[in-house]
Amino acid sequence: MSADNEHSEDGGVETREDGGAIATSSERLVDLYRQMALIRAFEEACQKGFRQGKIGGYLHVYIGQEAVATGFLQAFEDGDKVITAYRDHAHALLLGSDPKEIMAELYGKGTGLVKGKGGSMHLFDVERGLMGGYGIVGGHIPLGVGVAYAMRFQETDHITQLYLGDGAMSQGAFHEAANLAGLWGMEGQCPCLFIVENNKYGMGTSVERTTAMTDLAAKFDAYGIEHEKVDGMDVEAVVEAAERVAEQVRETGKPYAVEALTYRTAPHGAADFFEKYRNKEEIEEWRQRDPIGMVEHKLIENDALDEEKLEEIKVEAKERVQEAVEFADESEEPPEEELYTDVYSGEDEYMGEA
Ligand SMILES: Cc1ncc(C[n+]2csc(CCOP(=O)(O)OP(=O)(O)O)c2C)c(N)n1
Ligand SMILES: [Mg+2]
Repeated sequence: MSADNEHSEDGGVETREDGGAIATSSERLVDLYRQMALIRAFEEACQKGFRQGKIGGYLHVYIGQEAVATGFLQAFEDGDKVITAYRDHAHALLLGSDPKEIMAELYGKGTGLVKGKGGSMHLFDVERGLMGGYGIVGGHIPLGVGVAYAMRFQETDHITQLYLGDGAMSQGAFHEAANLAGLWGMEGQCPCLFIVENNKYGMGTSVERTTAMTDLAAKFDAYGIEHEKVDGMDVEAVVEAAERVAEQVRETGKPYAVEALTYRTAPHGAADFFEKYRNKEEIEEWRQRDPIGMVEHKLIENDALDEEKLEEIKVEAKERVQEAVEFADESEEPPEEELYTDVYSGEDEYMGEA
């Protein structure tokens, strides 16, 4: 499911006559729907695997936020890089990592994407551009800026998509890294696309309780980085913004920031049962704007697909995920010797007794 940048034949992205957001060709909208349906099915299977005790450690799903990574990764080109925090399954799926290997990773199996040593929060697929999911809030931001810098240093025209949460923006690491990105950008040396996934909360703490300046995009002004906001529940709006700004970053080598306003309808992590920080009405309100539901509605309204065809797509996604679950279930745990591999980059240099 590697992101395809070509618009389909029946017109691609156009401005809607009513002056509203964007009208995407039906074919393309179906494709976006298919990608988001796979992510949703995958995440639901993860929640189940966690309840069954098959997935250990932490698990943070992307339910409700699918339109953000799906939209932005339409602007991904071969050689670009992606780095994100721990809510990283969607990014791996969209970049084309095998769902079987991702699920096996979550199950801690040797067939996993990183041999069962990373788990849900630390998916890597360097060949496909995924430079990792990271568990330390804000910790990946300086790394992402460094990756972006390296791309110009190596004289390529690739860019880095750096995803971060609203909570991560109050970390010192964000401010130090954004400062350098802005500075290096003045010389066209930092093609970093910051994608702030503002889902209103960092665990149980709302943005309003975290910072006096709740306009997160505007914080980039302090570092000389241009920015905008996008409706992160509307995949068409995200695709439009993504393609436009990714091209700008690629051309100029200057960083750019987009704050995607989104919402996770699932709890923060799979082990968080008590959601005392928000009420059911709020969750319900956002469910009405579910990114997948909105596309379904539009496809039906436009007579692009009927209920039956939509159901077929969902079933296909579930079947693919079921295959992944079976593969993960049947795979072996990594052998003990794996404890000593991939500790250092290059040759394994472990000096002790294996
Ligand atoms: C340095 C650090 N402090 C605290 C935590 C605990 N923690 C895990 S997730 C999280 C919230 C982060 O929120 P946000 O960046 O908005 O991401 P979201 O979970 O909403 O996607 C916190 C505080 C951590 N992992 N790392
Ligand atoms: Mg958040």
